[in-house]
Amino acid sequence: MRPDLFEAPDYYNLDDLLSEEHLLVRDAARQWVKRDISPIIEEYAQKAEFPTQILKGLAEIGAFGPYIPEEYGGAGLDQISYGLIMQEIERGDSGVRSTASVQSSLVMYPIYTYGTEEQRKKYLPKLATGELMGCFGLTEPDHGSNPGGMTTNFKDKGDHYLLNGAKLWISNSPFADIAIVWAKNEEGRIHGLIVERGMEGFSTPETHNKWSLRASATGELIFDNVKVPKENLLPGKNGLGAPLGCLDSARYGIAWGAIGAAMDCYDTALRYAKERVQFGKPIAATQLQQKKLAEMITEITKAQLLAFRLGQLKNEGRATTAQISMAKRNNVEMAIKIAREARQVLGGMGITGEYSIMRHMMNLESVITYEGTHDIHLLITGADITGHQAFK
Ligand code: TGC
Ligand code: FAD
Repeated sequence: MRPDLFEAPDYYNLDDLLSEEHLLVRDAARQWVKRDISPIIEEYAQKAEFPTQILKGLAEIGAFGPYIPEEYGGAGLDQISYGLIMQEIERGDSGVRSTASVQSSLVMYPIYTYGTEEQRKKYLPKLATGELMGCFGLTEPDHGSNPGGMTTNFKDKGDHYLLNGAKLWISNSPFADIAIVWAKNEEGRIHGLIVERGMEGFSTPETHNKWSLRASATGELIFDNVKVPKENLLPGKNGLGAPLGCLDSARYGIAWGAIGAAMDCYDTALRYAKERVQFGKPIAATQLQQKKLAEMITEITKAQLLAFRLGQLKNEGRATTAQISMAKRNNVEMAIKIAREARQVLGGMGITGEYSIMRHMMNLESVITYEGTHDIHLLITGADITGHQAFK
C-alpha cells in the first residue's frame, strides 16, 4: 500500500466547534492510525487476519471505553471525543473500529450500566487496557433483525445457570476472553450473562471467506450445556431493551466512524484526480470528476454536522434511539456511496490494494448491515414519525 498522505477535510471549519480536549484526543488517534494502522492494514485484510498487535495502541488512544469513568479504567471522555476516536479509527479500517466499538459499547457499556460493582471492578479495568477482550452475542442463525425471537436460553440449576444455544456473526468472538451473551430465562425474559472462555461447553468457531471486514475476526458462539456462575448475570436491566440500549451507543459510534471511511476515500480520490493526467490535463479539471468530488465533500460535511449535533444531544442525555438510527443510516449510506464513486475516480488503480478505497467499500457492506440493517433503521425512523411499527 502507498504511504498514507491523508489530510482531513473540514470544509465548514468544524474544528472551531471542538474543544481543546476534543482536538487532542482526535489528533492522537489520527497520528496513531497513520503510524500503526495504515502501513499494515492492507496486508492483514489480504490475509484475512486481525492484527492483534494493535490492541495495546487502541487502548493507549482511549479507544476501549472512551466514556467509561476513569475509576474503572476508562478514559472519562465525552461523547464527541468518543465519536472522533471512532472516526479516526475507521479512517484506517472499519474492522479495527469494529473491535473498538464492540469492546467499548457492547462489552464495557453493559457491564458498566447493568453490572454489579463487583463485575465492574473485575472486568472493566482489564477491558480498558486490552488485557481482556470481549464480544457481544445477540444475533442468532435464525434471528438477526428480530433479536426478540432468540432461542438461546438458560435454566436456573440452583447454584448456577445452564446455558444452551448459538450466536452467529459475532465480531471478535474467535479471540475474545469474555462474551456478553443475551439469552432467555425459563419465563422467556431476555438477560445478559458474562460467559468466559474456558467454560466447559463454550466454543467460538471462526467464520471464514468474508469479502468484507477481512481484518476483523468474526465467528460463532456455541453453548452446549455451559454452566454459568450466578454472579455472572447482569442484574441491572432485562428485556430486549437491555441489548438495544447497548446498540444505541455502538450505532452512535458508527455514525461517526463512517465519516472517517468517507473522508479517506474522498481525500484519496481528490489527490489522485489532481495528479492523474488524461487528454493532456488533470482529470480533476474535468466537469464529471468535479461533480463527483464536489458531491462527496458536500455529503461529508452534512454527515459531520449530523454527527456533531447528535454528539451534543448525547452529551446532554437527550439523543433518542430514532435520532441515532437516522445518523447511522445516513452516514453509512453516505460513506458507501462515496467509496463507490471514489473508486471510479481512480479508474483501474481503484481496484487494487495500493489504495484503501476498495477495502473501505467492501468493509462498508458489513457496516450497512450490522448494528441494524439500512432497512431496519428506516423502519425505526418510520415508526418514530408515524407512530406505526411496520416491522411485524
Ligand atoms: P420493540 O417492541 O420495539 O422493543 C422491545 C423493548 O425494547 C425497548 N427498546 C429500547 N430500549 C432501550 N434502547 C433502545 N434503543 C430500545 N429500542 C426499543 C422497547 O421500549 C421495548 O421495551 P418493553 O419494556 O416495552 O419491552 O422491539 P421489536 O422486537 O419490535 O424490535 C425492534 C427493532 C426491530 C428495532 C429491534 O429489534 C432492532 O433494532 N433490530 C435490529 C437488530 C440489531 O441491530 N442487531 C445488532 C446486533 S449487534 C451487532 O450487529 C454488532 S456489530 C459490531 C461491530 O462489529 O461493530
Ligand atoms: P436478516 O434479519 O435476515 O435480514 C435480511 C434482509 O431482510 C435485510 O435486508 C433486512 O433489512 C431485511 N428485513 C428484515 N426484517 C425486515 C422487515 N421487518 N421489513 C423489511 N425488511 C426486513 N451481531 C451480534 O450480535 N454481534 C456482533 O458482534 C455482530 N458482528 C457482526 C459482524 C459482521 C461482519 C456482520 C456481517 C454481522 C454482525 N452481526 C453481529 C450481525 C448483524 O447485526 C446482523 O447481520 C444484522 O442485524 C442483520 O441480521 P441478518 O444478517 O440475520 O439479516
